[in-house]
Amino acid sequence: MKKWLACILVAGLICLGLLACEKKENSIQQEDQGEQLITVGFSQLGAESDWRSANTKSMKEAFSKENGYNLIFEDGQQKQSNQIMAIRTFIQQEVDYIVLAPVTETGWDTVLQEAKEAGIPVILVDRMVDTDNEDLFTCFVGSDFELEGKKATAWLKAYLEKKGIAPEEVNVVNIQGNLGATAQIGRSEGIRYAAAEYGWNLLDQKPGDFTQAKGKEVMEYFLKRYPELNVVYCENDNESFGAIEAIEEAGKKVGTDIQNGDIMVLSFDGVNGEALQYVIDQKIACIGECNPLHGPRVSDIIQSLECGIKPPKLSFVSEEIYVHDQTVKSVSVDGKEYSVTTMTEEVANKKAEQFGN
Ligand code: GZL
Repeated sequence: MKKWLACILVAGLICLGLLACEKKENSIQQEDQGEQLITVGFSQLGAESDWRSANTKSMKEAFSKENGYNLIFEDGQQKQSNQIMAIRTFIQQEVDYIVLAPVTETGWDTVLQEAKEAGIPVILVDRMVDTDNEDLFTCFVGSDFELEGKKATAWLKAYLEKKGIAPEEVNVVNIQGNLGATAQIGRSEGIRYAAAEYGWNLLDQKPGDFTQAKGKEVMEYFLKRYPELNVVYCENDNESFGAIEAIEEAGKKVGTDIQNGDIMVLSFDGVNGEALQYVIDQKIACIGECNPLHGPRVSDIIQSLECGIKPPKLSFVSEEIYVHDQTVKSVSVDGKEYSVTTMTEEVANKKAEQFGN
């Protein structure tokens, strides 16, 4: 193509983009006269954990009227059928965007096809869908859960090596999240990978549904069935709280000194002060951070789409590893170095403030 023609084309595209953004700016100004908001239907999967509460809070704060949105929020109460019903309602209401945190990865093609035929973009937040047709959703923003698992277990491997503990002495049980949830699939893969790679004994894996009550119940079973266990890998902090209750009620001790009978607890999330305090007290040896503040991230995606800018198909947030012990300063996973954050009162207060709890 002739250069001058290409320049005109590019100039035209830039003007179109600016016009689209101008339209956006105007619509927010218009909104001041209550004229035009972007309507977003958000199907949240439930309220099972502190992480979920922090995530819902972040989404509701981002999709406020002041920010130019009309949010329709539906709580799926851990049932896919409720979420599918919510999506169909959003379609009938002709929302501008659908945001979905899917409770499980499978079974979404039909309803996502309906949204596609209605011309409504679907943004996945936090959890992924298992589909052969990636055109059924616009993009995903959330965590890389397998990486979270590999980072936490890489820290444990480095720590145990420094303490002179042989891999064959490590007896791990895994309290999983809701089976079929992206966070569970990735984190469970993380411990399976670590046990195979490092030579640990992975004694058992059972779902704890990301809740404290179920986490306690599963831990009570594991303590009876596997007296030799010395590491418990929980797939979120609420499960860890339940596991620690069960361990202490059984007269055992959580800590980091497994040579003297401690049981080491690994966990994920780190969104409330109680969990971070457990790290400071070394009742939880390591937390793989899972950042819940997706509200601004999803809003930025919608603003890009409003300006005709295509977001990346997959966006993963970068996350830390929280420990109190300073034996291990960084870990290497798949050839990449990750620093370890030493959890102190000061760091914990700052983090808890960030999550409003
Ligand atoms: C992770 C999220 C998980 C949290 C749990 O992004 O999907 O679900 O780790 C929550 O606390 O229940």
